[in-house]
Amino acid sequence: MKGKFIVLEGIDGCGKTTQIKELSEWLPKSGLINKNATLIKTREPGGSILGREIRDMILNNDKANPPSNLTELLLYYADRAEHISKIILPALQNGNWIISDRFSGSTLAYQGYGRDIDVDIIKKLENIVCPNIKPDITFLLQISPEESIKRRQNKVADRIESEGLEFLKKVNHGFQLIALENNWKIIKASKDLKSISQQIQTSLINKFSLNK
Ligand code: T5A
Repeated sequence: MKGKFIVLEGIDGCGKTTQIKELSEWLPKSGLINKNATLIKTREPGGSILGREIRDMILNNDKANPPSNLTELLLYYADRAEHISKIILPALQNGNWIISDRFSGSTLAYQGYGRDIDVDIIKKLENIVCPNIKPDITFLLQISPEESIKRRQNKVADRIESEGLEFLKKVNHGFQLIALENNWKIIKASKDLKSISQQIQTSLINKFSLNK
């Protein structure tokens, strides 16, 4: 692939949206991106046109009548299949850079560790949906489950965010293991915004300035 694929992961409210905003202002001025390349900000679920409808189906459906765990898993992969074919793959083939708010790691953490779906099932789907798409670098923004709930207390919770502390603890544990297994960059995200942005920027300079 000619382009670069950057992913931010973490439990709800860990600061991905905030850091992606900072990053999308810094990256074009960083000298890392070729002048003729575009920087695309995207997210999962909901990075494509159809994906926005899938996002709504997953997150905003009737909390009293939720999808089964397997249905939920397949909806996340339907979103990802569409996201890859319509947004990620064309961008990377054209030499553009992508920053995605969540990708496959979220499915392993939330549906695998959170919902207890067999990780082998998730890995099989992963091989079908994204055989050749791997992020160049993934950041785990690390906060505690208690901090996650505190940060979101004035916001209306979607269906997944309403799962509560015990679910979030399992997801958080999953993220730690996945990050270590896959050599993600782990950033302590309870610090001040500037120091978090600086750590992300330093990792990107170290990773990409040598590859230019
Ligand atoms: N999901 C997703 C799955 O279950 N499986 C999957 O495969 C995928 C892809 C997606 C939901 O779907 C689940 C995970 C999610 O539950 P979403 O809209 O992407 O939903 O939800 P979140 O990722 O939870 O989005 P949030 O906007 O809630 O969290 P962010 O983007 O991580 O955090 P952000 O930047 O909005 O910050 C949250 C609050 O904290 C403050 C901000 O100002 C804001 O108020 N903040 C800080 N406060 C103090 N110190 C800092 N350093 C701070 N940084 C930010």
